[in-house]
Amino acid sequence: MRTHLLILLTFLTLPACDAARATTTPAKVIYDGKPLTMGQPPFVFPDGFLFGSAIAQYQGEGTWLPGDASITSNWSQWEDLGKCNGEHSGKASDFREQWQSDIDQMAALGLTAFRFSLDWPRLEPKQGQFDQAEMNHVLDVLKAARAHNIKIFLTFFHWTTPVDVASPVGCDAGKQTCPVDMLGVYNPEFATRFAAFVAWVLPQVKGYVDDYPIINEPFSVIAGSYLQGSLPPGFTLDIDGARAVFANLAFAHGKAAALVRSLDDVDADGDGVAETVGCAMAAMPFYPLDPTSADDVAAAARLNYAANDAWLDALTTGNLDLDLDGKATTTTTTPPEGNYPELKGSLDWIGLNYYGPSRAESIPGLLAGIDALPITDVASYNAALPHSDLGTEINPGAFLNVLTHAAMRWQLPLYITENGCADTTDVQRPHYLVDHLAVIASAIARGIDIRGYMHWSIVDNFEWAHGQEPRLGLFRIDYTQPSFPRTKTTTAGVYGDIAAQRAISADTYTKWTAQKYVTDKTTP
Ligand SMILES: [Ca+2]
Ligand SMILES: [Ca+2]
Repeated sequence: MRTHLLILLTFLTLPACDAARATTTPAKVIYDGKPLTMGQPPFVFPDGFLFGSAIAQYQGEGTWLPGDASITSNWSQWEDLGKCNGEHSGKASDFREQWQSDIDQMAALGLTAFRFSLDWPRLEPKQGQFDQAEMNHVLDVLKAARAHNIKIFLTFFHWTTPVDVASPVGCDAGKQTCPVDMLGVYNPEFATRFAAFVAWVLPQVKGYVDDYPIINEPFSVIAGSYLQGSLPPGFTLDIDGARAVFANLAFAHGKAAALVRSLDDVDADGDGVAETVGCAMAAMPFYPLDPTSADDVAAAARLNYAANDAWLDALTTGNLDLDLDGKATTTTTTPPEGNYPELKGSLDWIGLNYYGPSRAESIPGLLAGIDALPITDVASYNAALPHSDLGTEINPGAFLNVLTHAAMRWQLPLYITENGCADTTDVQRPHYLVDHLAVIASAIARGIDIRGYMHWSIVDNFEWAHGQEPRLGLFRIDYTQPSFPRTKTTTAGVYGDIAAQRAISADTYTKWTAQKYVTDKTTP
């Protein structure tokens, strides 16, 4: 674990490998007051690099069904319990009706990739009861993207479940029990149930999809649902539940990966590859709250291993480490640790969802085996640092470290399956976009194999427990109008220009990064 952090710290001070290209003032990002040298503009993207966007069905379509019916899911019930900022998703972005024009807008921006996450309960409301009409809608979406020659990345699990898989109704948060909770109690039946859904979908989509980031942000579910309590069923510090989710989702991935590899035999986009298996991992680097504290440094290392490394280690090496001690040898966990062949080698590439870094404070006894407090809101550690509307620190340097770490540790191709910045004013986001794309180009120039970038999101959408308020869309929605009209943002224009040029020119780079972020109150 400690090695990981040392790698990160080492790379903070590495010189750029492509200094020979220097013709203009070196681009700098600042991390903790220290400049981190990247490449310099123009930042050029290689042929074949994909520029895209992402959206999840639940966040874009809400619970709405044609005929003004609605879907019941663990998340619709969470809404009913008032846990989504008191809001109901309703039509969310109205993507269920406006998908065609939204996809046309992706094409008009010059985007060539689209990550789409299925809403499992929309397609399988109850076990074995599949909704073919809603699946036909999904197929329409996929066909529309393919008609624009947009490459599709399809996610099967993006947190929503049928209510006979998981439901927050009737849960006793004190006893941390629920009548229906197949996620928070280890049972191979969860993976079997998920695999049945995947097996039903695959033959229908294989002619349009080659690339499958199967599960979205497992650690967000583990932490949000069973440790921190913001996601359904809202348990806190439920270590057993957290371990169970880890195992259930890992084996669900393993089964689904095997299905993708056996059932998708169609090369949809003609590049010679019929299917690839990936993931969409929340890349959340932790840095010590007090960098001079050896305890905080060690706490950050433990959190980095728990949140970022243990899951991907399991899906690459097969070693399932549920007590997070760095080894897969504990036999008293449920299931027992060990090397599981069905997990080993179950990723062809790694998808990273990166928004910003967090801090770690050493707190002995908090979270068994981790003994640390994750601190994600910049207001809780240094409000002067640049940040999004959601309090996520803006830090492109940490992104460079994430990419470097992932490339070194797992040695698989990388995609950025999400990246974005909640910004109601759309003032910081162009800067954020340019900074993070420049980091990607710099990392590629260092030899890191990054194949595409999917911005979150194409339109504003329903941001889980935060409801409608966070604005992350390349197209802004006026929710006060019943037609959910879209307006192209400045960020979308900047992104489209970069995608068209396949480069960030020196002029573009300077224009958007010369000024500090408006939330940056640090002194130079
Ligand atoms: Ca292909
Ligand atoms: Ca272990």
